[in-house]
Amino acid sequence: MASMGHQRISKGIEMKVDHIGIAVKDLQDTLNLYKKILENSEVQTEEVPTEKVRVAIIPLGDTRIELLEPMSDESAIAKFIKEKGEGVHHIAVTVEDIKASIGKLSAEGLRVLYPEPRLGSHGKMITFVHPKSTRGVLLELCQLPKRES
Ligand code: CMX
Repeated sequence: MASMGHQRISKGIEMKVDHIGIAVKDLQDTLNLYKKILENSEVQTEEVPTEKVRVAIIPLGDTRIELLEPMSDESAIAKFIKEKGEGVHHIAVTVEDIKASIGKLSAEGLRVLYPEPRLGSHGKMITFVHPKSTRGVLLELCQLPKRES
């Protein structure tokens, strides 16, 4: 039988899953479905023009599900849906200092998408680590606005 073990991979601050991003074709239609599954009415919708997406944020315990609908054909979400269909698009984790994280991960040779953080949903500053650097998972790093952190 294989033995189990523990490894400490970080000794810094606690990181959390901020949200799980799901690419969808039709936000309202998907929202109606997810409201039935999650029985949650506290949904917020928002447009994020910098990312060319419309998002619906569904709180789920300490984290959120973020439904992402492309606002145009040039949106990365539109390309994703065209190539892979609807589904889980990214996992977002919180970081204390996004500029420091970008510097650190870039120095480690990871492919960070935006060298300067951009404005994401909910006033968060965001960047992404390319799925080719993370064994196939698009990872979003986000720094919460001061009032929320
Ligand atoms: N997850 C896993 N793999 C993905 C992926 C994803 N979400 N998107 C693309 N890929 C894969 C592709 O399948 C492809 O793999 P193969 O080469 O093996 O076929 C490879 O990555 C390259 O794909 P691509 O479409 O050419 O992608 P780019 O190199 O141009 O990378 C990407 C761009 C994926 C990082 C970008 O398009 C993207 O998704 N950016 C994030 C945009 C976003 O989510 N914005 C919303 C933010 C809202 C918020 O939270 O505030």
